[in-house]
Amino acid sequence: MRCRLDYCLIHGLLLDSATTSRGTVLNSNGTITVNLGSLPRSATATVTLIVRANVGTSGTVTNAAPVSGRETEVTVINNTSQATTVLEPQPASLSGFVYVDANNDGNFDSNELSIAGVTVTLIGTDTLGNNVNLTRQTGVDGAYRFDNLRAGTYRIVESQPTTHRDGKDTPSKTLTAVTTNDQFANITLSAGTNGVAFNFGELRSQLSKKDFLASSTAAQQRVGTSQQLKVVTVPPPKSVTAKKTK
Ligand SMILES: [Ca+2]
Ligand SMILES: [Ca+2]
Ligand SMILES: [Ca+2]
Repeated sequence: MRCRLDYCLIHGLLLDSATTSRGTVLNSNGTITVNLGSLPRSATATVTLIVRANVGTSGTVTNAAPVSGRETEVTVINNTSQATTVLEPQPASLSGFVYVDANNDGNFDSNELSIAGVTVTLIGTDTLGNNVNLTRQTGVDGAYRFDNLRAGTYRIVESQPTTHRDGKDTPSKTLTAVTTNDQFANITLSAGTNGVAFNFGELRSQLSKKDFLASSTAAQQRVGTSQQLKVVTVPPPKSVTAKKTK
């Protein structure tokens, strides 16, 4: 029995390679014809097509593989095999940091500290019309990240940490956004895009005199804090002298 197998690539799919364990492969503008040659009864052949989807290609693809032979056909219904593949677009992401902006310049400088446990929310609508509402907490490095997003329009909202005063918010340099306090809005995210460094800067809370005195010793021992807290050593009043106890 001589067999032939035909396969058509759908729009958005590019053929990387086509191989067969028997016979030959011909690719003519996306129509792949595999001539399996003479195939003995019960023999098998494996045809492997590796295709690449364009970024953003999505949908359901039905691959049909009809086989034809030269012999008189007895059972036509089993001459075609088909399989369905669901194509997901390449996922996108949005991420950034919450940090102590010690010099209040809107940049997360290398000597500045991160803030963990801050709630950041992603709100939006993807290109399929699905509403998106996700919440993340910043990690010990101050980072938050929303992964596996579909293309769509999003905004990122920070819940102001009560431990700090509000600081400057700096959007990503690679994606445009409308920035208002603690919010980056109107972010148009394409498939496969990673929007990074949507950063929320915060300022240290001002200490009361009591808190300052209580924390000054500890503050001197913490790296990075001594530059923000001026520690003053007050000499004892000269009029006070130690009394001898009898
Ligand atoms: Ca800074
Ligand atoms: Ca803030
Ligand atoms: Ca802010």
